[in-house]
Amino acid sequence: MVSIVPNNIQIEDDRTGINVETLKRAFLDNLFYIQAKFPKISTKNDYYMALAYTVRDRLLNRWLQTTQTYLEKAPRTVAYLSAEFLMGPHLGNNLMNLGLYNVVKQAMEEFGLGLTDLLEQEEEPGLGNGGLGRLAACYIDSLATLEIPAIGYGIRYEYGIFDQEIKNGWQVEITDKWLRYGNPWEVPRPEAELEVKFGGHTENYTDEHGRYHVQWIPFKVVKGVPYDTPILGFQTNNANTLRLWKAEAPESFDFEAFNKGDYFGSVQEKSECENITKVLYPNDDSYQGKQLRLEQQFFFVSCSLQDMIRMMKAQNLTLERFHEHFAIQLNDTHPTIAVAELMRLLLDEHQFDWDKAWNITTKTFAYTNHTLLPEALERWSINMFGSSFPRHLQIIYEINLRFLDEVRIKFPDDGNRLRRMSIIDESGERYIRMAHLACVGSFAINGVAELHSELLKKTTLHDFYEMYPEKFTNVTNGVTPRRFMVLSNPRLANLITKKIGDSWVTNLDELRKLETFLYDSDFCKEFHQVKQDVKQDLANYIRTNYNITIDPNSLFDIQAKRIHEYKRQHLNALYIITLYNRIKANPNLDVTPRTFLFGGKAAPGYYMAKLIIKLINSIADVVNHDPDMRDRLKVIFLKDYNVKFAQRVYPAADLSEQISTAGKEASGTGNMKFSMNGALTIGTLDGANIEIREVVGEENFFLFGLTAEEVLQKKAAGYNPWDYYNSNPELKLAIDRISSGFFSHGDPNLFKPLLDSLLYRDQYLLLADYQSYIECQDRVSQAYRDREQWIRMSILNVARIGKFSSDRSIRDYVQNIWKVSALKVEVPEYSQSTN
Ligand code: GLS
Repeated sequence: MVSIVPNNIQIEDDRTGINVETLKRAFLDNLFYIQAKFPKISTKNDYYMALAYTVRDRLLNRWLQTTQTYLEKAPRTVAYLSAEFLMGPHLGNNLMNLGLYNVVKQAMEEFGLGLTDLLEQEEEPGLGNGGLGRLAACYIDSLATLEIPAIGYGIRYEYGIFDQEIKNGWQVEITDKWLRYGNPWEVPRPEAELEVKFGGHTENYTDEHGRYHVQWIPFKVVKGVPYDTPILGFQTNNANTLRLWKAEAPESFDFEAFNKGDYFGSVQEKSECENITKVLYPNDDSYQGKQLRLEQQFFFVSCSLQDMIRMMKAQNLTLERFHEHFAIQLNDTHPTIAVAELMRLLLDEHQFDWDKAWNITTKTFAYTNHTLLPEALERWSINMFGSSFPRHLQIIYEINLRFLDEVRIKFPDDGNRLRRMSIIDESGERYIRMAHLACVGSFAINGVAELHSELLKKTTLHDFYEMYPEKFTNVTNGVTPRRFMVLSNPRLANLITKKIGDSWVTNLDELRKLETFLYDSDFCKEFHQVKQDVKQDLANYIRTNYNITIDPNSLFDIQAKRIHEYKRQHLNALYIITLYNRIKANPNLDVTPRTFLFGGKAAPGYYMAKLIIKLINSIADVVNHDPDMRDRLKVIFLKDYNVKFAQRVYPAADLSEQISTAGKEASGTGNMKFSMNGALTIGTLDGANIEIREVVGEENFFLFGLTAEEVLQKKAAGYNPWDYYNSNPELKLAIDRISSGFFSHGDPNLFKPLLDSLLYRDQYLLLADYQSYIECQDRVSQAYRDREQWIRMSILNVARIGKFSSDRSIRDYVQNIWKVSALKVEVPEYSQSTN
């Protein structure tokens, strides 16, 4: 193969060399020539940037070689369309994947710089809300590691998920200015910009062959500029591309308006265009029908599809084979307008007839559903949708017409079914149901855990399952062990590697070998020591940042995830109050010391979630200052939970709280990350908890609560939370403590909305699950006292978690949905790393 590096570039030069001396030279060079600084006046950030560029240089070779290989071989490619990619910091991950961690650490040390310090400096790209966005990031990692040709397409939000501060116990949102100091990992590609149309109207015309066409005359046109980030696999040469689109005005000014003196008008138009990619909507598992959000979705989808078409043209491939060249995954319904946009591009811009275009479209898309919560199912009012996308509305009507005909054939005389399945909801104000469009327009539909996929077939998408049973499948989520074990928990990773070699990093099932050491007391001791050391690290962090001392010998009980009523952080809070009440009633009670740690953001408009944060902080205030607790009970709400911080938190947990109401959490992925790091789970039979329990063994998992089916039955039978309140003295006492104003400086009203919602509705059945939960928690406390047994349970969690590697999930997608093959990329000898 022809090398893309010209022959006259030296093999071991400052941009590729990987020994300490070359790295140091390159670092100083970047400090000087890119940051324009010399050491005396350099900030920590300058050093971070210099190092980031040094590392990026060593990536480029693989990245460009990958691009060239893909260009030459034109392999079938996965396009992963996602409105969110919650990547987390890049530097550490790239060092690990390149195998440069240790040598760079040494190089920095020789300059008197700590690598950990520099890593801390990176502002993470928070371009996602939580599980869904982080899943996309794990999948992009696994795709590269498995050497699958793939592109991630998304939005380059100027402001990602807000930073969270806590003031007086309340969440305060701060704008996330992640691009403030520049982003060394992205490469803007202004030369590859594309145009995206919005608004306006359509016109019909007939061409010279008498064929009828539609033309979309837009009201405005926005430019999409791609920003590319290389995503290197672990110890592979494949570096795939994450291509994020930024919206810009087509011209910097409307010069006509400018010359007429309307200076502000012309600037305003520019900023209106740029608004499209300004900010990430901060809602997880719920949606707001905002026009700008719809425009964001269309914007990145249109750019991405046009980009794919352009690539095929550049490779002289015919669009008739679009579906053979690309498998496009729709990450939830957010990019689903792609079904209509691909149809439009094929019909209107490339003159395909309907049947041909529809055949291509429905062989291209696959749809992943990520939630059953009704408030998260996207639907767009016809008026709003039509005003921005008049042509797409026509196309969707046509798709629907033809689809309903199919339904009529398969299920004659079933008017209710037609109404239920229609892509257009006509029960009141008319809406487009995006999940229906996704089901009709895709060849595969999957849920993200076994239970979730089953419930989809039984409930939310039941009609579609009856219509197209062959489309339905399950792909249980997974997470990358590179970031969430090797990078975030090097102590554990090193211990494992010492025992079983390092192949587990890319073949997580190998962890099973650890079971051999279950009764090896030296190993158990070392394993325990790792956990203690990591807990000590977190304790130090908390002491420095919160001025609170916590005891690493106490049980670290952690619930870290978005704040949502269905995730039931307030059930956890009720247990804390119960423990508090017990100790108050009997100060000498022999309790297992616990540190309760919470982390997570609430959507800014989600009042109840914010009140839950306030409640936790208010409980913490009382508990942490009560001398009767004598350090047996501590509660801390850790602010601004993000990927960077999550990497500190997962390794330090003894207990992982996965306590959602059964049937509500589609999968969960934090549950996997905790378990991988040796935490035991206390959880319901919900989402992936069920499968985690299956593999780690029921005796190594603390189960409580109603099943999904029991939840439905209970609701159907007329659930009354008061029955539980009145008949359970500990529960009553816990709730009364809150309502008395005990945690709110005597104010009985502060938490009233939360308590009213529990006592009068309790949609998520906290009261019904309370007794089962506290009994289970008491078993946890008991179990933690038997240290040796606990360590063994913890080891078994690590040893048996292999299934939840995102490598397995991606293999499932590859084999069952995408049908793509790996393509190895070769790079010249000199840039192969050694460690
Ligand atoms: C989510 C689900 O709520 C999670 O259970 C799931 O693990 C995640 C990834 O599949 O997707 N859906 C969503 O809208 N946000 C999520 O985190």
